[in-house]
Amino acid sequence: MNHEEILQNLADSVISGDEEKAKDFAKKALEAGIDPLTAINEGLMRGMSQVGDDFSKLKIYLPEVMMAAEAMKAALSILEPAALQKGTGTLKKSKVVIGTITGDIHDIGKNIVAMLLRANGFEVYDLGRDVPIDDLIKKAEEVGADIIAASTLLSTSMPYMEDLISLLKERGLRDKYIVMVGGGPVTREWAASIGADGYGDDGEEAVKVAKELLQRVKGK
Ligand code: B12
Repeated sequence: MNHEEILQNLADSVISGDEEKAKDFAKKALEAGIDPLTAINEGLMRGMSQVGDDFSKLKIYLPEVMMAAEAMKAALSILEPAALQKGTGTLKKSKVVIGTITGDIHDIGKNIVAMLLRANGFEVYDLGRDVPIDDLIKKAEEVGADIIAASTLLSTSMPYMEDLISLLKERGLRDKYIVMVGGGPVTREWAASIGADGYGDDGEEAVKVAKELLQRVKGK
């Protein structure tokens, strides 16, 4: 089986919500020497993007989306250790507190961002999903974080990102942290408009922007 066929099977496993197939083809991808990030971006994400389209066109419903999410997570559990092994590990001293913000339980994208940050040597504190902004700030204070990163896929949760920045200002902590935001409905323009320091379209851009900001703002 060639690389493209393996990637297509990974996409199909997400579309059909088949956890076993997803795990099986994640293993096959690694055995075939496919880069774990390629397997994620060109296999799993391709499938999830199709699921998103079908869901918005009402061709499928929530239970199918949930099954797709489980299949994606199953494959990620196999690809993540491989991605971490390939990581550069040069930024160990930089700490990131990350979470999906209040009201939102979508965490696949946030998990990918967290994974790629880890693979690039960041020390990541992942608070999970539906995380109150106060918890993000408390954790950042507790661990001495450099970056607070917030994710959301729901437009109804976007205002909490703005609240996060306001609360940091209120507490006199705004200059202490780099704030990054991202997720489906979040745009570069909107991120700038609320005064966030950084935005990323995807996990790879998130890492690139985090590194640039660390160097520019914190000299790390
Ligand atoms: C899978 C999914 C679910 C799963 C989530 C499982 C899970 N554990 O995450 C389940 C079934 C649970 C679900 C539930 C719901 N969902 Co849903 N879901 C999706 C779907 C199909 C895919 C999302 C996904 O995982 N994408 C793959 C990941 C890898 O991509 P990503 O999240 O965008 O992340 C990348 C980038 O955005 C970026 N990024 C992400 N976070 C961050 C953070 C930072 C700091 C940076 C820099 C970058 C960054 O990097 C990531 C990796 O490359 C989308 C459709 C879509 N087109 O997105 C709908 C979608 C997000 N869901 C939607 C809705 C409405 C819901 C529900 C409210 C439905 C309901 N009626 O109950 C509930 C949410 C309940 C709640 N309180 O949260 C809407 C949101 C509309 C909106 N804009 O507000 C969408 C867009 C579907 C639609 N077209 O209507 N959903």
